[in-house]
Amino acid sequence: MSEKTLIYKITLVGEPQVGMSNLLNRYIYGNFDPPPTRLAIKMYDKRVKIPGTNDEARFFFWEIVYRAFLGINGWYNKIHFKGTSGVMLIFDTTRRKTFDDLAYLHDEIKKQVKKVVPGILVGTKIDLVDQRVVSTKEGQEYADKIKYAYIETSAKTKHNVTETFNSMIWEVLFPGKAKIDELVNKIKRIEKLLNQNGLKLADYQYLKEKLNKLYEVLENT
Ligand SMILES: Nc1nc2c(ncn2[C@@H]2O[C@H](COP(=O)(O)OP(=O)(O)O)[C@@H](O)[C@H]2O)c(=O)[nH]1
Ligand SMILES: [Mg+2]
Repeated sequence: MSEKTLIYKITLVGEPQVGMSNLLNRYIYGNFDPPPTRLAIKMYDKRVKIPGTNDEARFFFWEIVYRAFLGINGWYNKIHFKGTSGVMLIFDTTRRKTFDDLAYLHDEIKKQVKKVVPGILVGTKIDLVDQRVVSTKEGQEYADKIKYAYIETSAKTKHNVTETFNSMIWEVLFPGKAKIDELVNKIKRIEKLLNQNGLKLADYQYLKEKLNKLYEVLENT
């Protein structure tokens, strides 16, 4: 039995047909091509055990139909984003319009979500290699611009589906930890390399300073 259940809401946003329902269905039920839904807003529920504790977190993923998104006086938008702990902004790598419209969607997110919450930009359908029109570089650059993480997926082949939701959940439960882990791993890699070459961290700093000086000289000649 878990001792405590924490509840979080995650909001998915994207144009129609970008593949939101399929991402969610693949992640939660393990299937592909679910029957289309006529609901304006749909919710998916996932329970996650929090590592190192007896607590459980319950994540509600909210998907909205775009027509509703445009809704009267933005009423749906308010409900869609109210109390959200994270945003997943989705585009289809095979349709440029879904990428070009991200700016409009991101503006709406900024209007509706006042506190800073983690965000992931998700490019979908990368199994359709021949139909791809938005490059990884473009996706990554836009994600950097709006300070979101970036990931590419295929609900069809399962590529990066669990990873996408896990990184969202991880960022919500332990903000910034992923970046700290990344840094720690980088330091470990550097230390290992230094060790293999009989060097110490002080040597590394010394070499780095020397190199920076060299670069400066090179750039000014
Ligand atoms: N090839 C391919 N097709 C996909 C993928 N994900 C979704 N689709 C197709 O794209 C269409 C829209 O998907 P859906 O999940 O309903 O989009 P939503 O409107 O964003 O919920 C459907 O015809 C899906 O079969 C994918 O990863 N690969
Ligand atoms: Mg859908």
